[in-house]
Parts: sequence; structure tokens; C-alpha cells
Amino acid sequence: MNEIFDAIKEVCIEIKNALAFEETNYTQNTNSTGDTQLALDVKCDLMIQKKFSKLKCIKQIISEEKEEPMDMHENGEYIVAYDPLDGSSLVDVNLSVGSIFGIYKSEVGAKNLLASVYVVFGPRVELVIAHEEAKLYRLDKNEEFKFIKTIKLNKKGKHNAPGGTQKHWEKKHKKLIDEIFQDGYRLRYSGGMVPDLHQILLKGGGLFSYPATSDNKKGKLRMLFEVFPFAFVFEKAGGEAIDGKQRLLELTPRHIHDTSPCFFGSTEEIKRVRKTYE
Ligand code: AFP
Repeated sequence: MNEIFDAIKEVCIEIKNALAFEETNYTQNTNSTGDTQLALDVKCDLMIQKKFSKLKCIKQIISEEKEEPMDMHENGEYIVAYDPLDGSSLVDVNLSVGSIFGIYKSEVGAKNLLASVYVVFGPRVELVIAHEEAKLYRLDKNEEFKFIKTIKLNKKGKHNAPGGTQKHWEKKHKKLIDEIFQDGYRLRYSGGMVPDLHQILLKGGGLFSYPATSDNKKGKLRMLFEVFPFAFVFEKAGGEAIDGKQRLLELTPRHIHDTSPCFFGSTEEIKRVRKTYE
């Protein structure tokens, strides 16, 4: 597994450089969930594919930017599902974006998730590896990742990141979010899942939500590439991650690009979500 972590550390330096200088033009193509692909999305996907193709321990890769899984090494024991550049639509407005990886044993599925990694490309490049614990690393001037700290969430936070188009929210969801703001929580939502969740993790807690909406009954965020890896991080950091009722890491996608409503937070906030959605 460490060689996969090392490969991710290497490739995200290439992605950092591509983000700084590459054009942000769109291609003619759309990915499996209908997003028009940026040339950068495709470029980052190919960088990761090339890097993982050299690791004999990887049996298969599944990318948000690819229609189907791609076989790598027959005797490999791991499947890596990844979102090469999450929040890519924010690059041309110079906001933080990220990459997300889920490392699965033998076959994909929440119960086979062994570890997850996400990278934040912001003023600094930071990387979180969740295995036994959730650990934060930061890229230093020698382009090496230095360990910073083990991430531990408080029982209750003060930040609220409410996703989804508000006019399509269910009434009960709007009531939940309004009450949380009434209790003095601050709005922290950039439209990039990686920096938004990173802020809640590093600031000790709060709530990120992307619910089912009237225009998106199954939510927007993808289980294998986005939802499961972050659910793993939040649980390792002492928080919780649910779909409103059930632990996200108990869900089983029927298709590799399936999405799910999702709520990530510290325990007090998730308790409020459960009460709303019971
Ligand atoms: P893009 O990758 O298309 O920029 O979408 C980003 C994202 O998948 C996730 O990072 C955000 O939390 C969410 O979508 C933002 O969705 P809304 O634009 O509907 O708020």
C-alpha cells in the first residue's frame, strides 16, 4: 500500500505544475455523469493512469473521467478508484481544487475500502492519508511531503457547507440548514468538495451536506470516487458520514458512477441530520 501512497505523492506534484500553467479550456467530451470534461481533467487522469500502470500491486483503476474500469496487472491485489481533479470548474477562477483516491482490496465496495487519500491544491499543497488514522502532510520547498499532524474532530464544530441548489431542497432540509445558521454556524462553501471538507476537518468540525434534491433525487456526488473515500477519512478522524439515515460506508453502488446524498460532520451535527431525516 505504501507504494500507492508514494505514487500519489509523486503524481500530485505533476498535477500541481499542470494546474499552475495549463489552459483551462473544455473538450468536446462529457464524462459518465454528464460533466463536460476540461482538458485538465483528462490530462490529470492520464498522468495518474501512467503512474499507476507502473505498480504491479494495482489490479485495476476506475476513474471518474473514464466510462469503464481499466485493467492493470492481473495479479494485483488493489483497485484504486479516483477523481483526478475534483472541482475542476473552479480552476479558471483560481479557487482550491483537489484529487481523491479510494484504495479497495480485490473488488470495489465500501466494505473493501482499506485506505483513502485526498490532495488539496490551494495556496499550499496538502495531502491527507486515512488508513489506521487520518494524517495530514504538507509539501515543503524541497517538494517532499512532511507530516504535520493526526486529524481529530471535536464533537461539535462551527462551520456549515450546504451544497445543492437551494430552490430544489426539500422543506425539511432547508429547515435543518436554517436552524444550524440560526445557531451561529458560519457559511463556508466554495463549490469544491475537497477544500470544503478539508476546512471542516482542520477547523475541528461542522457539517458538509449535499442532499437529494428535486432535480437530483440521488444527490450529485459519486460513491466510489468522492463519497466513500471522504466517509473513511471522517470516521478515522472521529466524525461521521451518512446518507441521511445510513452510514455511507454501508451503501452498495449498483454502477461504478452511482451517486448518493451525503452528510459529513462531527457527531453533534450528524445527530441533527439523523433527526431531520428519520
Ligand atoms: P466540478 O468537478 O464539476 O467542479 O464539481 C465539483 C463537485 O463535484 C464537488 O466538488 C462539489 O462539492 C460539488 O460538485 C459542487 O456542486 P454545486 O455546484 O451543485 O454546488
